Amino acid sequence: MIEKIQQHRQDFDDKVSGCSSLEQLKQLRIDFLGKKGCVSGIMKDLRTVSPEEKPLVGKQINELKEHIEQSLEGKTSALQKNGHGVSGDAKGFDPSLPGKKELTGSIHPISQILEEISTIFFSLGFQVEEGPEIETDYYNFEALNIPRDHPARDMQDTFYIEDDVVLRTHTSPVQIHVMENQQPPLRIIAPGKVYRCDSDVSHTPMFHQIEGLMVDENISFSHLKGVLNIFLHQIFGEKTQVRFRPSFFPFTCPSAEVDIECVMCSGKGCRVCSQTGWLEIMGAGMVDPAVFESVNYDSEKWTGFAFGMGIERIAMLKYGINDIRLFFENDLRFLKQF
Ligand code: 2U9
Repeated sequence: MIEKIQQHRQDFDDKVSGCSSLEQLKQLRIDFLGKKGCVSGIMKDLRTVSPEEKPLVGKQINELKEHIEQSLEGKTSALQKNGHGVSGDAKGFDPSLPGKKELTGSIHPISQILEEISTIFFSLGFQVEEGPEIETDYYNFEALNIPRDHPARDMQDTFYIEDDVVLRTHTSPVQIHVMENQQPPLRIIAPGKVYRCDSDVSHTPMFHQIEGLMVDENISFSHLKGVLNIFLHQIFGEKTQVRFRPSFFPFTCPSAEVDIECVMCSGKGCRVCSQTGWLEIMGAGMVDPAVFESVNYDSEKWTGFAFGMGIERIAMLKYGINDIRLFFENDLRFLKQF
């Protein structure tokens, strides 16, 4: 429908700039604003639009109508000044008409959330690091304490380029590269695309993650809790309850799942939180000494915490979106709402 409106607008703009007499303008007004004109036609089509889209589509129709009326007015006075003759120059160019409105784009919701998350971590002294989306088995799995026969590999089934080369299943290899090249102290976040063989309403084969890593002397689980509490309160609101549940990841020990009070029902229990009142939002833990050993960090001297989250999941909960695939369908009716 939006495309149809834009098409009519383009069509009108082309026609009005070609008008060289008041007679032609009169006809154009009838064709576009008359009882049987294009605008009345699309007004009728409005009945077929879903209730959610109706306000946006209605607004666009009104804007089209206003644009046509203003253009006709501008062109009429220009022609009258020229004594109904050829306006502007011989080709019908009229510099007095309003310019064609450029279609403006908007920032994709995933990029918006990523920016919001990054800004919070910048304020806590973290820096962004990036790395390749194609990784060797070593950087994606082995260095993160996930050996070949480890059951955790099943949960991160991915796309193989060659025997030992994969599309990364998480952004954790970025932190391995950084630690290979830099000594602590470290405070980094690693955002980017990751890939897993998964596809349903809450999983796509490609999605975005942001992970974080802090390494220094005497870093404890309290630092982890402090940083993640600040982060989650800033993203979901100061009053949001946060809880840490024991969990397991091969690359952290101890590990935790981090939950927030359900944003839909404020903890009362609903369909979104499976009646628990809580939503799983991210994972975290103290970096396993085996990971430090693989990058030759002295695990007696340095300790650190790490965390990871799916950006689509954060965006879905923040904006109340129920199907992850909407992010990647490039439907302007969805994207224009952010
Ligand atoms: C290094 C050491 C440890 C990153 C971490 C998680 C916990 C985690 C998931 C959240 C949702 C992935 O997108 S998701 O499926 N992540 O639960 N990630 S700790 O730990 C690291 C990373 C790098 C060197």
